[in-house]
Amino acid sequence: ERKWTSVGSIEASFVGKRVLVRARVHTTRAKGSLAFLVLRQGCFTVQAVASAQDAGCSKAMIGFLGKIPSESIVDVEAKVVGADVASCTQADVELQIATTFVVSKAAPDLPLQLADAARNELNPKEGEVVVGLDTRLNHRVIDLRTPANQAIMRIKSAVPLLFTSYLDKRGFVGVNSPKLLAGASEGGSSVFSLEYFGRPACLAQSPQLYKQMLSACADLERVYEIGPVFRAEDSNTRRHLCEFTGLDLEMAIYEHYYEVLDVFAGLFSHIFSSLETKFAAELNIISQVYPFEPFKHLPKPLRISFAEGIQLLRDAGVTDDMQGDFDDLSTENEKKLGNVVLEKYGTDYFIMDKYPLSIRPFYTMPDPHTYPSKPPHQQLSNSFDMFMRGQEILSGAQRIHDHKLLMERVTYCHTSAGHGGPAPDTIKSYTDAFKHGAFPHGGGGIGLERVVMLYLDLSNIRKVSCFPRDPGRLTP
Ligand code: ATP
Ligand code: AMO
Repeated sequence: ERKWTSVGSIEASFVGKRVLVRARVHTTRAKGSLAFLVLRQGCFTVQAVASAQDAGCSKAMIGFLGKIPSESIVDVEAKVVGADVASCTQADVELQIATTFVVSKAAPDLPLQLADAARNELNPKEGEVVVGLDTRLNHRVIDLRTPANQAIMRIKSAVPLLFTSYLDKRGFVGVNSPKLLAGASEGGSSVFSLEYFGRPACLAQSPQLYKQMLSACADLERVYEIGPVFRAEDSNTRRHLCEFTGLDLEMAIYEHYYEVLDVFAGLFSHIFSSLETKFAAELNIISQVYPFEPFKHLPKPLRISFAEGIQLLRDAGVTDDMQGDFDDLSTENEKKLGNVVLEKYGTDYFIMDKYPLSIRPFYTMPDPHTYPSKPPHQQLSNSFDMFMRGQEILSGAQRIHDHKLLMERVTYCHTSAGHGGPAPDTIKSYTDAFKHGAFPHGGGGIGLERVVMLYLDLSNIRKVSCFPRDPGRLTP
């Protein structure tokens, strides 16, 4: 059995050793009796040199090495020597090639050059080729080979692991709810319809109704789920996908729904601090291509109420698109609020609590101080959103566990204009589940791609998805 060495592990202490690596040919050039290959594996590169002066290496061999098409995969056996190759990540070593075997030859007509794709397309220098996002996404397997993309995908993979490890330690049970559903979970028109053995069905807009049933009615109490979420939103924005990854949790609450906020606060602080400490190298690789301000967060997240958020905007002189105190904020004003909060409190991350009831889904617990005593447009709810760099990453709330109140709200939200709640008969199995006793409970849902996009301050959510789905894209 042969022993393989990863390119990223080869450093000064390897000098004198023989290694065997499998890597892509990043670049190659033959010059006289020498051939220089830059070998790339993941985020790492090392220079390899073959010399016709060496035993067993002919001039023909040098010519052959110089002509291996870029992106081919090769096995190289070599001796490690000390060197100074500033252009490679493994800068203080070089490989003296003994043998090279082409494992998989790349066609020479690459649709995009790695060196071009490895640059930030948003601020090209004069004469540089710009690889636009569409070209990258059309040839995503090649685009993903760039060091920045390798690092983005590693960071994205860490977040679900940090999510589950934090929750596992706190008694949460991982669940998998169905994605083929008989009706909408969130209501509205953003649902993908399909046929299920002759019956109408749809793809899950969220695990909402199932995570609630499992937590409150099936006695699991604390559950989490990581799964795909489908939204037929025909909106071509930088932050919406038609399929994204939801990190959801739902938990029984004993005294106050702030117990849910406390879990989220601890969870995010665990995620942020782990990314900073364990992924410093990846963050550095990404920031060299897509520079970003380090993400500022307080040990305990700032909490403001929706009313305070509106007041902060008014104090800052923002009046555009601001209607009443009980209307939803526009995306633009959310971003402005993010700036105001950053300036005033020094944090890119905060929680906004106590949203108006009329802009939250039917399952949201009304605020007992305003419901039902105030008129509908002045009622509040026990619900919250979390923001990173002024954009929403999470929605959550206490939910209704009383069957009578739930039916009242389902009916109201289905029939009142502008709410778009699902028809009561389409969610009967959900509402019936609350007939036989249900724990008070609450939870929230996080958009994975949003969190990673905003942590890294990337310009487009598609950069965080391996194969994004948007209204215009169904391949690759
Ligand atoms: P949710 O998670 O509740 O969907 P969200 O952050 O995705 O929250 P939505 O409520 O889905 O936001 O979308 C509403 C926001 O997205 C609005 O503020 C709207 O301005 C913005 N938006 C939606 N579609 C577009 C679009 N095509 N162009 C610009 N902005 C859009
Ligand atoms: P909501 O609809 O706000 O809430 O979704 C939760 C989080 O998912 C992310 N998100 C998206 N990410 C990418 N593309 C989209 N089209 C998209 N839409 C939403 C956002 C958002 O904050 N059931 C509730 C959650 C709950 O209350 O537990 C829900 O689905 O980061």
